[in-house]
Amino acid sequence: MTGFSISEDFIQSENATRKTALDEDYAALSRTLARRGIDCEALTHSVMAFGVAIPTWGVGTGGTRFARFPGPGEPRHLFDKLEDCATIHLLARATPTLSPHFPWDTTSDYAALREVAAGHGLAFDAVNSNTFQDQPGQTHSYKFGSLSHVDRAVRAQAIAHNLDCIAIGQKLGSRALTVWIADGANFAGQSNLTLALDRYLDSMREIYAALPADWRVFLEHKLYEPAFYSTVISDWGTSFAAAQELGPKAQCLVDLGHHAPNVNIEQIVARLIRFGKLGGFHFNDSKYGDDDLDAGSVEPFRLFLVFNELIDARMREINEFAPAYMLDQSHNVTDPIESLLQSAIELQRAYAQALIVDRPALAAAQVTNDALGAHLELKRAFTTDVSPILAMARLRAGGAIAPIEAYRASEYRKHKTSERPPVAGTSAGIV
Ligand code: RM4
Ligand code: MN
Ligand code: MN
Repeated sequence: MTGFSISEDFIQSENATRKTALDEDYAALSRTLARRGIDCEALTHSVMAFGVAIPTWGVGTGGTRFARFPGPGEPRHLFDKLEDCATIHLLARATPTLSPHFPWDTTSDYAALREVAAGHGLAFDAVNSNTFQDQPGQTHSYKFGSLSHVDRAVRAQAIAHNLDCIAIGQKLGSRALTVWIADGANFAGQSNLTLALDRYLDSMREIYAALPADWRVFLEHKLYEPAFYSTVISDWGTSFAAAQELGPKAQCLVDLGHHAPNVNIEQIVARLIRFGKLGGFHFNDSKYGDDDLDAGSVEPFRLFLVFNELIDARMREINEFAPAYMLDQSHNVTDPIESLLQSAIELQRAYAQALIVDRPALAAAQVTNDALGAHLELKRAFTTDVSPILAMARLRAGGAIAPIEAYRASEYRKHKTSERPPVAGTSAGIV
């Protein structure tokens, strides 16, 4: 790192003050779980192996279409972002990969970028294309769409951008492209609903054809925004049908915030798994419709139920089942580093809770139509406080027992505030 960084020694000294209490809590939880036939050590190892990707833009402060209130010491460029992502991983050991967005993360030397990231212990996960904004110097505007635009020249430009993303991704060691388009309509009649989808499929076929042999493409659906009457890839059904038409390398990506309120997302997950089309997740939480709340902050039970489906699938040994995980949330009022630390921990929590569901007992309750008994099996797992396991997993991996407390004590943000004087037009965060 160029300036201040949190040292291993500092993390150890922070941990020293909390280790005795953690050992006690861990031992007590081990005994509780042992009575239920669960091996705490195995669980800790599973948690240690769980990782979620951070989108590089996530470390900048976000905003709404009304305003953005920049935070102090925001990353000014890609390498600052990398530094913040590395700090998150250093403390929580749960975010070993980055999911870059282009052209936001454009740089002149991708081999160098990969090296710098590797120096921080970070690798690259799925690359994300962006045809939802116009970039300076761009020939055609995406105001009225990209991959589904009525004008062939605009579609060609959007296709070429996705091909560029694949080429960059290959240099970074990625093996998947995520495509989310903002295409849609604000008025009934504005767009031919059928032809717009046809044009999208034609464009996607060209992108699909350019995928390297070991790559996948993830199709991300979104109910609304920025189009408010209809979106071209509005829901999982459309996404599924498109993925089916494209072929085996095309899979669906579920962004938790992209559904109508109260939609049963865990059932969507189960359906996509059943048909071999679940590609991955963008994790966040939502109260009304969008994805601007932190993962697990409002609906932790729903997050648990999603992981419950994932573990259920794994238990059934579904072949080649390897969903990609990314945090996709905008941090408007918090320090993004703290939000991302907490969100990664919430995912690990939901994962660990799903792992301790007594599956045989659940299945027995289900086949005897014991509705409440089945529900209680899930609740037993969900109400178990697995925090000591998560903390022990972090400690064993070299991270902090209490990452946010350690982060605050390190005064990292204060150091970055003096090291990173604000620059005009910073690309950090989204609005
Ligand atoms: C969209 C979608 C994409 C994300 C952009 C920034 O709503 O979730 O995945 O890259 O926002
Ligand atoms: Mn998303
Ligand atoms: Mn989104």
